[in-house]
Amino acid sequence: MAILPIIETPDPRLKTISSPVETIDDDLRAFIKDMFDTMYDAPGIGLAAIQVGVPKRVLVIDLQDKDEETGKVIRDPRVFINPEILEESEELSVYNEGCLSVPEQYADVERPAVIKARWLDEQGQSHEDVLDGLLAICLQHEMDHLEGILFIDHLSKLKRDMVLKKLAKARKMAA
Ligand code: GNR
Ligand code: NI
Repeated sequence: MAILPIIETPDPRLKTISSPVETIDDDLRAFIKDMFDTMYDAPGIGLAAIQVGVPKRVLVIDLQDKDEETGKVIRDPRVFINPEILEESEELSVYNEGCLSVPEQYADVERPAVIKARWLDEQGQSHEDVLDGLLAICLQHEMDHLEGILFIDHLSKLKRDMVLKKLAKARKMAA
């Protein structure tokens, strides 16, 4: 079990364009396990490798839905290696997004509501599926990280500056 430090804005590494994974081996699988440990500890519902300083096209997602009856969290870990978006709906959805690299700040972001995506899993198996709801939102948020984009980059400069100002203030209070 290894919890890796999460990089926060304005660290320039978050602007890196991550490189495709060429070999899916035990080293990569060990790193993916560390990514899950880090994501669950944070806690978050997704994590891209660049958020722990590794510029590879790898991301993990677990929406951790709650069971209606027992209230227990259902774990549903998903791994996406070299993900691609093949199609996106014209219909958009708005979600109040957050990011572990922009801690405790939230803002509404509009994205395609439904996407068709292709990716590899940790065994190198190829998958193609139509995704919607929070999974589609989270996958697009994580895929943005692979291009060096944060959710605040989708906001107007005015809103982005407001979020960054609030973050600076929160950090100052915590110092
Ligand atoms: O934990 C997270 N929650 C979240 C909420 C709405 C939209 C996207 C996310 S992803 C985020 C974790 C993170 O920063 N992943 O990159
Ligand atoms: Ni994020």
